[in-house]
Amino acid sequence: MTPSPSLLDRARARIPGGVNSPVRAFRGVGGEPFFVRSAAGCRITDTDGRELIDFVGTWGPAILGHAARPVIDAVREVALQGTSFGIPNPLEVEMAELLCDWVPSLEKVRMVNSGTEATMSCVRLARGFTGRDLVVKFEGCYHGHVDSLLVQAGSGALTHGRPDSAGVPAALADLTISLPFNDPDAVRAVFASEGARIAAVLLEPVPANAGLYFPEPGFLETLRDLCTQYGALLVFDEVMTGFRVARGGVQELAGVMPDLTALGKVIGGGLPVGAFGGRAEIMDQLSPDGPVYQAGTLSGNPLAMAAGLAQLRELDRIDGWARLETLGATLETLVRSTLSDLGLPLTFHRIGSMFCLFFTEGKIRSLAEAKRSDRDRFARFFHHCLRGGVYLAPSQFETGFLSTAHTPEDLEETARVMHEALRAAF
Ligand code: KE4
Repeated sequence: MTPSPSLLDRARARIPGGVNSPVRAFRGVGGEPFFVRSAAGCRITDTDGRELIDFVGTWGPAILGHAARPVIDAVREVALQGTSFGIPNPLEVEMAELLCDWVPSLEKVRMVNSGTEATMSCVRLARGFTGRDLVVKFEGCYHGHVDSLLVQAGSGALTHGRPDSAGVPAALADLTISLPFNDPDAVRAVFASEGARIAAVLLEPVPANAGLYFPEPGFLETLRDLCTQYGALLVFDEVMTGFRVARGGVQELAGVMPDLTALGKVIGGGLPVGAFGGRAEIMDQLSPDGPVYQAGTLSGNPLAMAAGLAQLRELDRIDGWARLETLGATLETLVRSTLSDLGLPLTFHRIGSMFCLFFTEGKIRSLAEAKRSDRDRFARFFHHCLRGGVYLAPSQFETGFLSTAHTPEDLEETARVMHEALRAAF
């Protein structure tokens, strides 16, 4: 009897690559992706009933863990009243007020439906506000699949070896200048030669899509000063770091105020949401008051607003950021003692609940240095961890996430699995 086609065969028959987002295809680590049946807390269960400790957290949104009670209850209650209206509703006002209250640089904000839409809208708004065309980004930073930003991008674009996607016209890509991160002299030189044409400098203030690394002291401040000096807008893509590294994101931690901020992931509680915001004089350039058009059928829909508000309020109620820092520090201690026990001088980076183990040693401050990592060894490590019941991001060029649902016992179990996986990989 011909076996019934597997889920993956069926997926591949009707979905490109069998996935609705490339990084899920395991191309960065080899093998075939598994299918998930359900998730609760920090654990996911695949369609074979296997349970895994999850350090991807649907790429960031599951900061309270999966199926967090406050989120589920809010969605269940609001869904009964209708899932979308395309008419202003009170929940989107509450969300806008909360975002502007928590994120230091936000005076006004608009909801969208993904991080990509948020960064795409920031680019268009910056160009509309300044009347300029050039955008400066940084190698390895990923801002979603926006044409202007799929230039030397990170995440799946980098993993799959196409940092410059096909389908982006050269004429458009030429309006994007991509520089090495943490290279202030390169930024100064570009401003010196093109400053009058630069609409925006856009970056992940803590890059997490080429693995996780950090701005060198003074780098963010230099970008702020140069943008102010030349009349360009500083845009922080905090889709990943927003409400995760701190209640007010990197801009709160670093004390550097961008002109625009892109948000996503955590603010949707697992439902499709993004947002972008900034100074009122800039945001007021948006239609219907201003000349910059931007729109969305489902923007601000009550279901996504209810899920996001429930998650953010719960995170604040339990002071989730303190708990995430404690859990992150515990994981770091466990990983570092494992590395020292095995005599492996690998580079481990962490900020709060975000972490990355680079399969190389030495300082990592840019994409070029991150690319020194041994991807084959990472792939072996990844699959040993997976077989041991620990699900990490399926690429060296991604970042791991803890949730408030992880416990010290989960982390001790994870460290035991990692210990074996590292021994097997070396
Ligand atoms: P989305 O359009 O995927 O909601 O957000 C795009 C985006 C924007 N900015 C940053 C800093 C991001 O990390 C992302 C998306 N992150 C990836 C993971 N590195 C999402 C996973 C995927 O592409 O499937």
